[in-house]
Amino acid sequence: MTLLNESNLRSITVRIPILNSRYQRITGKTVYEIGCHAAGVEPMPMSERRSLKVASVPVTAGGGLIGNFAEVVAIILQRFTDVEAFVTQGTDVTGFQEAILAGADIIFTADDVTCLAYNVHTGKQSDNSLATGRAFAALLELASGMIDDEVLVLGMGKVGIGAYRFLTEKGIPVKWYDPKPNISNDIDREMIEPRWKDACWKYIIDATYTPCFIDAENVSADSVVAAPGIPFGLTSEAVDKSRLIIHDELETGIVTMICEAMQA
Ligand code: 2YH
Repeated sequence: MTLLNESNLRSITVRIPILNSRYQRITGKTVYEIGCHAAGVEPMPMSERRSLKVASVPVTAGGGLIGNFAEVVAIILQRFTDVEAFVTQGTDVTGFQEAILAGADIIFTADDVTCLAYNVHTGKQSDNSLATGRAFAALLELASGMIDDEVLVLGMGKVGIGAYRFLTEKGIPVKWYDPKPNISNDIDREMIEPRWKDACWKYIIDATYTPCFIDAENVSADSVVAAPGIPFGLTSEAVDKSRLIIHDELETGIVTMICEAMQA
């Protein structure tokens, strides 16, 4: 599990103004529409979204506050989904209570292991890692048009599982690899590909925490790579050779979380 750092948060802040147009160019959809597609929900009208109150609660437990993480989550939500997002003054349980008393409909909060969205009315929750996996599988699918080959999912932690579930729900064939597979029952063990390094892949989702391990030999000029993993897993030669690399550090995952948390 990678803990975001202040440099990740700075690059998110720089990317926020350009992400909608970048994703619209490659997928035809806004970040909010991609989140809805990943979560499998219909977009909610903007007038309804604007009336939603969403709290972001800073957590000091464990490694403690990471820069302005809670503010960045609130900015992402406000910017891409138009909800009324705010950061609580209090932290931890005190902040959680503050959010409830302030009438929050949805509460976002994260410690070192879990980043959670919780719908106060329905009890529905969304886990950032699973949502991020779904989000990047949705980005890969939308950016590729027709997927006409197997998708290689590298890493079968929660992010990989989220991606695998999205793809298999759509009937898209998946191969996967994880050196320490400890996987849930719905993952097909027959589809493991221990020799993935010997091949060139048209579609890859890097859901690992390993830096620079996907080489130029593993991609072609047709390759589309969705890379939620931090640190970034491709070598610079692999980036240069690929048709398209899709990467953001938090944005699409957070937006998919609110879409999941709003599911009926
Ligand atoms: O970055 C993280 C964890 N790796 C969970 C992410 C799950 N994909 N947590 C952020 C911790 C934030 C901190 N507690 C704060 O500032 O509130």
